[in-house]
Amino acid sequence: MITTEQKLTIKDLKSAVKPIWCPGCGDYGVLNAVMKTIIGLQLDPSHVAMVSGIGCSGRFPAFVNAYGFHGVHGRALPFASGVKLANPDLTVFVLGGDGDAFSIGAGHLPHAARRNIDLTYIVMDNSIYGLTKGQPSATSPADVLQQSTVKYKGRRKGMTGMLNLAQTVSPVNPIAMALAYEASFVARGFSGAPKELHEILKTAVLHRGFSLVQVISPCTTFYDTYNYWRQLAQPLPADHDCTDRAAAFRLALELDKAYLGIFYQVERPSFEDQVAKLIAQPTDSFAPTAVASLLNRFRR
Ligand SMILES: Cc1ncc(C[n+]2csc(CCOP(=O)(O)OP(=O)(O)O)c2C)c(N)n1
Ligand code: SF4
Repeated sequence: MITTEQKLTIKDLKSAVKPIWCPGCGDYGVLNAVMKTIIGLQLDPSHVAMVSGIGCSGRFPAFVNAYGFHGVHGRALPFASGVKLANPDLTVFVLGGDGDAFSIGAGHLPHAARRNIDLTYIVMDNSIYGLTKGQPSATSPADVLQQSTVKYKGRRKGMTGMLNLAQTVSPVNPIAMALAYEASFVARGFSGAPKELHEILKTAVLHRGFSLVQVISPCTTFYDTYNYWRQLAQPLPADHDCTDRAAAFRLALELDKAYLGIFYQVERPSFEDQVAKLIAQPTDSFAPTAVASLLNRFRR
């Protein structure tokens, strides 16, 4: 625990486990930005939790001196929701890759968003499955590089070949998806633009409700898109009103530009605030004891 007299530094936040990402991996930039955010806001690490799924990005909690949980592929959001509901005083970061968030775990996103659970969900989007060596993901563009092609060997004789399903399938649009699900905070950052990323994360953490931050975080080993994104990346128009959901949609659908910044932010009651209110003032259709005993399982 950090006392009020002590100032939190990067040394306090770095765990004994050194990151083992490949040289140049975008995830290093995200780790730095998250640490800078915790330091900038002087969050007490004993009141911070990092929850991840599986993937290169899923290693994240191991590198930070805070509560951490490295769960199963695609299931970070439900676990993090339990953590936040049972421990509302914790600042909860959820970390994942595009596969974790928009492929196998995509079914959890609408529900975390509509409940408005106060989580900061950082999706390190490299448009590829990094950990399993380069298969296309839900955000891989249709003309994804040949190097992401999966070598396919079927069980039956003669069933061999190359599969590149992404060549025929359109990618999902994470910003438009989060807007459709009514996430109360939707933003895009880029690991190649660290100052801007830090600003976005600071606002996302301070936002009371569900924040989806898509961070373009290239995979230098299997799909190095740094130059591509550097050409497309630009700030959102200065006159964008981030409470205007329709305007946010229009900007999200401009696919020839990669806008960075906060597309959308509105205030609405968080799920945990509503649950706390129900526990304090139960109604006939609500069993506070059962809910309290369920939440106890997640308490630290
Ligand atoms: C249920 C399940 N299915 C498949 C896998 C294999 N698997 C591990 S990581 C991964 C994809 C990782 O890609 P992504 O989430 O984009 O993260 P990255 O490694 O790129 O950071 C897959 C398919 C698994 N661990 N569990
Ligand atoms: S394989 Fe790609 S995503 Fe994974 S650590 Fe290496 S560069 Fe990063």
